Amino acid sequence: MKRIGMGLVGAGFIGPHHLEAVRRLGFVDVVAIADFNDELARQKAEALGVPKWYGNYQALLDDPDVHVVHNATPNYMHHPVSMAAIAAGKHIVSDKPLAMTSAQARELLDAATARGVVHAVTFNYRGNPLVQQARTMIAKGEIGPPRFIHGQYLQDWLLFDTDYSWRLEPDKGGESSAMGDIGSHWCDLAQHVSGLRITHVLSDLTTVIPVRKKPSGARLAFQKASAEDAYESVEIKVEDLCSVLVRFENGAKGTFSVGQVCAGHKNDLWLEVNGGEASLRWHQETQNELWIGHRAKGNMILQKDPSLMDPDVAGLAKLPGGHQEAWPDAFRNVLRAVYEHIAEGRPMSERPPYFSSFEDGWRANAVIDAVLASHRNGNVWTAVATL
Ligand code: 4PW
Repeated sequence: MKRIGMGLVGAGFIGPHHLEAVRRLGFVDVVAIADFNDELARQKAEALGVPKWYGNYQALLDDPDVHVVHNATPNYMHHPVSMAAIAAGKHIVSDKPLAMTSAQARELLDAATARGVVHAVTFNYRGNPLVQQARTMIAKGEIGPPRFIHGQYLQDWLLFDTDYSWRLEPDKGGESSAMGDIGSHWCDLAQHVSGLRITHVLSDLTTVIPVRKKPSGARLAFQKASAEDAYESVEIKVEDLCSVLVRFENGAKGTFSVGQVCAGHKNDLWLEVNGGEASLRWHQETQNELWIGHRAKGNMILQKDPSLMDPDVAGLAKLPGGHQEAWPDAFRNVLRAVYEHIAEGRPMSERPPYFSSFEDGWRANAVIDAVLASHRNGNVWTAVATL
């Protein structure tokens, strides 16, 4: 396999996981890291064993050894960094959400398509073997037509007023916190697994903690407050809890909740699809099990085991039954699809289903925009834009 050079822009909470995933592929060289300044970039590069570092992203884009740029910056940098990478002719992997708004996401999709670069968004949960098992079972009609699609994505890392993140600042995170961050995953997963587009939403957004103590220094996602932190009190204008009613294109109904203030919920993502003949439920925190519900025979739990899975997707399970696969493995599976695509020079139209592109990123941004508009306009049913 031809060797490919990877450059990472932004080495905060998620960037190092991008880096670790591509290192596991075996044909990717991690070439360089860019961060906000030389010193920060040097420290991160040394800690992560990366040979080159740059104090600004343009310098990384100018490096001819970098073929693929990973954009793991805060949300407000997604559009400028990805646009610049595309203009430089680099393939681009963006963290989610693709952009702050669907209008920005559309510009990115159009620019990447026009430049002919490979484009991907890390909707990493798609790479889980049992997520693909569920998608395949639904696509093959094994549970009948989906009628009700529901679930949640709850976390607790913003539970206290001393918890803080750039995600709570609209100029850095966008007009939403929970929806843009983890809601984007749920919307992508629900549409991907069911094979159905979300057409309408009705939402109710809440800011459970309207005033927070902002620390003087930066804080990574999931990082706890420290006794030494100095604070200033700031008013929070984005939601940390959100409930949504959903309509899907085949007439199926749905509902989901996202929240970052739900004690005890660490990374509690689940999706359930009730079809005309059976039901499926996948839960991220017990991700090696798929619940299959029946009316006329016993319910069952399918344990992740390649020998028991649909042969079309069994290859995503890299370990035999009883050997658990986890969050980084799904991340690696999605990035493997992206890099194999690049190495083989295949067009975007030939990507496997679990390869999430800028089009999928745009689609999630469009749902987020509709959720925000629904709430702003008095909790009314709102249509989701189409491409
Ligand atoms: O994208 C999400 C993040 O912002 C993740 O998948 C989990 O929650 C891990 O970090 C946050």
